[in-house]
Amino acid sequence: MALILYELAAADPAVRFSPHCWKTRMALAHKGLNAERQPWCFTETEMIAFSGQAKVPVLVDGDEVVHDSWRIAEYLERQYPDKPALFTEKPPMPLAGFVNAWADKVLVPAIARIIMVDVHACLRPVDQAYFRASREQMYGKQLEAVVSDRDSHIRNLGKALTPLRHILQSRDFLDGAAPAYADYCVFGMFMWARCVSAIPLLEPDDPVHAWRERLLDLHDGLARSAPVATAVIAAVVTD
Ligand SMILES: N[C@@H](CCC(=O)N[C@@H](CS)C(=O)NCC(=O)O)C(=O)O
Repeated sequence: MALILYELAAADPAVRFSPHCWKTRMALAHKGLNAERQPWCFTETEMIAFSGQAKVPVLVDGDEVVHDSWRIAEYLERQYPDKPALFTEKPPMPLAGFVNAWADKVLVPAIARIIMVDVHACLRPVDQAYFRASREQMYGKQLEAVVSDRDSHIRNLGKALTPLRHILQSRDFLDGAAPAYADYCVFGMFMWARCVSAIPLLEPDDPVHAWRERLLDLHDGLARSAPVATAVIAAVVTD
């Protein structure tokens, strides 16, 4: 039975920019599984109501409906044990779980403070209104004020990446010699930014930059070839 993955989409439905959906994209590719990729926009809550909640990614595998990127990774590992392993430790995968929590709780807010306005710019007007209202309520200020002082937010992200940078000085991937789900947990954050924003987050001589390049090339360049918002292309062309 075909797998279906509901993914967050921009106004251009080819642009799929969610950090959590990217974790799942990379996990599926790692397992060699193909999924039909269904675009979903912020205000299309009805479309995924069958999953009993209002966020993506949602994976449908026959009769199984799984939401939350971490639960999807656990499901894929359980359901497809003969495919390449996503985890090098046994359930409940405490270290990969720690990396996932670090990415979600430290990197998401750090990167959001840099790209929030770029995310808004790539959405359909109806989703822009929802995104602005919900995020401005969350931050208690305008989106433009959240991202002001960009240089200091980029410096803060650089500091937050210190443990990753340290680890990558002595190995190619976070999980060791080969990539695994822990790598995808962090890489999803960078794909979020890459798809919607032209703001450089990393210096070219940063070991994290070289690791990100390796991840971009994985699985036949799946991530490198992913469509990005037109504003990103325009910025790169005029750079
Ligand atoms: N812990 C969840 C987080 C999922 C999540 O926050 N998804 C975002 C897209 S990146 C979403 O669907 N947001 C809907 C909204 O903000 O209304 C996971 O890892 O899948």
